[in-house]
Amino acid sequence: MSLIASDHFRIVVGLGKSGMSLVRFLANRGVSFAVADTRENPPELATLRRDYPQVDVRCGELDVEFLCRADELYVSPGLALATPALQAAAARGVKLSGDIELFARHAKAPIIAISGSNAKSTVTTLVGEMAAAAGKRVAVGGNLGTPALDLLSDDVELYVMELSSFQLETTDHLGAEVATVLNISEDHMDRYSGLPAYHLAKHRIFRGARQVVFNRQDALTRPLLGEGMPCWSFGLGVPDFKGFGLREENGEKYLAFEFQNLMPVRELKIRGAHNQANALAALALGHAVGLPFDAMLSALRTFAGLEHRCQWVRDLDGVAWYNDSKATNVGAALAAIEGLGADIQGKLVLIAGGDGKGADFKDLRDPVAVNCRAVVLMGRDRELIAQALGDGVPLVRVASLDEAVQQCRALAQSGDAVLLSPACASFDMFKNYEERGQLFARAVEGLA
Ligand code: UMA
Ligand code: ADP
Repeated sequence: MSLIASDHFRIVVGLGKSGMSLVRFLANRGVSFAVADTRENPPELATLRRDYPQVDVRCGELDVEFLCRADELYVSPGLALATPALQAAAARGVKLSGDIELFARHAKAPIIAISGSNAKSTVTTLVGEMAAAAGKRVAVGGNLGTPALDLLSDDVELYVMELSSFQLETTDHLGAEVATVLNISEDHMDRYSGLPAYHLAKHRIFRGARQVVFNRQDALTRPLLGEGMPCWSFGLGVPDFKGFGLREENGEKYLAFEFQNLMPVRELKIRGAHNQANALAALALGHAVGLPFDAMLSALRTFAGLEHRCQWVRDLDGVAWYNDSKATNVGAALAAIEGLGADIQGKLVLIAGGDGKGADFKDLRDPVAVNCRAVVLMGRDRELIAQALGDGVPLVRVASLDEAVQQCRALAQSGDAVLLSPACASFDMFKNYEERGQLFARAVEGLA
């Protein structure tokens, strides 16, 4: 069976990183295709014109007649499938697909597939490092780093893939060796009708999976399972059969598998209860594909965490400053506020706000009241957050990140920590969360 029908005509919709990886993939296989993007000047236009000058590209509003010339559209995860032109094409029989579907059809090595509202990048990177420590030729990417199709190679022995709900929407059959949804909390509510639709998209990751890992502390991560499906779990409680968890012995807390202690928690470099859960999830995924414990544990001992995820920036006059710019939704900010709040002597001064993506911020109210000395609010949706927080804690409004840092310097007391964990996307004020985190770190480093 041919993996990709050569008599079909395709259109790549969206010319960003994933669109460009599709272009390379299709061109290398001699498949005929065109490209469309709603933007007048999509990010990869110059590269496409330079490397593939023969490819027909249409920029600006999507033209349904043009789209209907294709048998199949490969739609960027950045474009909602509900986009009227895409729906009109689908109604006329054009198939909507995406890069991950193509990747799954062509990958010859087992796939570890990782989704969830938060912790995807941390767990994906950690599993990649565990596999490398075990001597595997491993390829890591997807929503994180390198687009999936650029990873395909006959040399690869194991794929570790971070997958977003947007990517999964266009994936019919992933066929992962092991798949997981790490946790579910509201995110991207500007793209979904509500939590059920978002949940449904995430759970497409289990289609065709041979094994499953779920979070014992989050019922929404459990798939409906066929009988006999091998199934592993993780959670912060004491583990049982096929479970990873925490066990305490003589006052020492251990990462544990079933009835066996694996490693003292204090040997982890990544901090906070949420990161212990992440370490356990990574162990469960690695174990499912047969990685040896000694290699996985040595990777856990050296992994210092990723940039912009509860990353320590500096200490100044007894106050520790942390960059958690990657906390782009409420669930992520909650994990950081509760995780770090429990770890420090004093209180947190929190910087929050930005593009809330339609989220409800009410879950922040109680944890903020318990853990925070003050909250400095910025960005487009700062008043929505202010309403949700009410009068449980002093609120300070600012117009810029620099001003936020200055205010925190004045508000924080010795023993406190300042935490940038915005619970929002960054696009109203910054290019992306990385830029937000870098500018924060620079402003903090500049404090005298
Ligand atoms: N866009 C248009 N018109 C188009 C296509 C895109 O306006 O025709 C806009 C949309 O606002 C869209 C944005 O451009 O959100 C980016 O789309 P793109 O096609 O340029 O994106 P890529 O560069 O291909 O990046 C995508 C993923 N982006 C999204 O899902 C929004 C990247 O995830 C991913 O790394 C990359 O493919 C490679 O696989 C980023 C992301 O923010 C990191 N993901 C979300 C998240 O993690 O929360 C899901
Ligand atoms: P993702 O790729 O899913 O965005 P990351 O690993 O980049 O996940 O972490 C994003 C943010 O999620 C971090 O900044 C942190 O605040 C939060 N986070 C990390 N681990 C967890 C967890 N286990 N549960 C909830 N939130 C978490």
